[in-house]
Amino acid sequence: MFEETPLNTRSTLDLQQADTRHFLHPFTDHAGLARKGARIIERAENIYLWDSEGQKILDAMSGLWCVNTGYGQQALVDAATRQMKELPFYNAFFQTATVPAIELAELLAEVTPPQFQHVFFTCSGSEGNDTIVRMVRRYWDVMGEPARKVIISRKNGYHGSTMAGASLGGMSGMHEQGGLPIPDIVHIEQPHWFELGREHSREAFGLIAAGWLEAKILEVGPERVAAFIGEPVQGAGGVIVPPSTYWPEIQRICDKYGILLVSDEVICGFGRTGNWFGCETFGTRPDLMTFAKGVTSGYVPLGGVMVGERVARALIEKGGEFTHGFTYSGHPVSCAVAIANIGLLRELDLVRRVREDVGPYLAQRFLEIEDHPLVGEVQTCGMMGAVQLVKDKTSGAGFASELEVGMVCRGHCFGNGLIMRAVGDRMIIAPPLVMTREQIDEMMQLIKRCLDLTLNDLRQRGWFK
Ligand code: PXG
Repeated sequence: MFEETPLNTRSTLDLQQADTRHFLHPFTDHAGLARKGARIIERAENIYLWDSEGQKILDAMSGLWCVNTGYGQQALVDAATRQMKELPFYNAFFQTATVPAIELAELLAEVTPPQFQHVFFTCSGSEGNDTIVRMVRRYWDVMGEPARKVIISRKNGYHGSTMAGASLGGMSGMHEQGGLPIPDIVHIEQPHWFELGREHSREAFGLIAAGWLEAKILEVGPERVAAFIGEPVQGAGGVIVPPSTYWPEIQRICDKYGILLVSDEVICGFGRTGNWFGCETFGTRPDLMTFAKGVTSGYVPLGGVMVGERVARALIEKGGEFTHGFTYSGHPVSCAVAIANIGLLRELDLVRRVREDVGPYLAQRFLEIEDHPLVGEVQTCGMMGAVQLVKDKTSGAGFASELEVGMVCRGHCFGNGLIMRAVGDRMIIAPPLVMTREQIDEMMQLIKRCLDLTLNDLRQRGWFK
């Protein structure tokens, strides 16, 4: 797969200096980055990356939760090349369409739950969630209930970085910048048992956490509530797998008040949880679904909204023009790559493999590290996992947040050729779905080594007894 001559001929230092001079990175403290210099990733194959210094790295985050079919898939490269030669771009605005956009829409209707027969294409998850906000409010206007504008979301949820995406998200650090949230978006607490509910059984806590939705609906007034949105498993918030009782109860409450249920499947979609979509793993029937990332395995940008029959019928039959869309809605190259990627998910039987083979194996191997002195809780769901680092295993008490213990652990991962993310003191992974059992073993060996190195490090600093 690699070219004989590498594309890059510049030194790491030269690139780092140019990076500092010109490139504003997402979610980055640039003064800090300038002191250290960026790590430059040069090439990748399967589940491995190589940086500009030639170090091999096991990518346990699938890029950024997206490279589901792994790096170096020739079928995706070929699909993009063929489409670029044939028709690199045409729009879908003025009563035109392209073949890949039509065929991907048809294919998505096939692989998503049966209520989804229509799709609206965007280029990212954030644009997908902006589309959700406009579409949900348009739906209620068309239905003659324009007062229903309020969308209920969750603290520590992540729904993107545009004005509406960041408003739906429950990250207070994001709300502080840019005057967010926008009006009529409100938040309830997250179903995070380890942090909020350890005095209850997981199942009892799931019902309590879902009950916060009903309380919020009653506080706002049911006649003003348009929708509830959540990620089946919170990804960026720290791979928080909700108790099994949570989502069915959320569904019951949405049904009771006639509120639209939106499943943000940007991370959970396309096999991550062991079903095509997270809502299938957790037993909900969403009215709308946001997707992005895994639809193309991140090879090219694509996102969108699956629109259930309830909303689609209203918009199509009664709505007239929906004044919304992007230049690249249904970009033919992105759509061609998505078709090839979905083909690959099927051909390699990856969704079943996650559900029946590598997912359960990952869960079993994760349980082994629960005994580690630093570990308070492990959770997995399909090919996602979290390790909660704690100061006191018995009580579950955590470290002071200013110690940034998660970042200490992440530093050891970085140094040992493993990409694992730290969300506070919760270490998380979401490896490519093509990962084999042998590669899970290799990853677990690295994770264990990094936990041990972190433990020694913390003991030396006097932060752990
Ligand atoms: N919804 C969910 C559930 C996401 O995880 C988005 C929407 C936004 O998608 P775009 O394509 O606009 O980025 C996301 C994105 C992290 C991290 O730190 C997670 C995401 C993006 C960037 C960083 O884990 N998820």
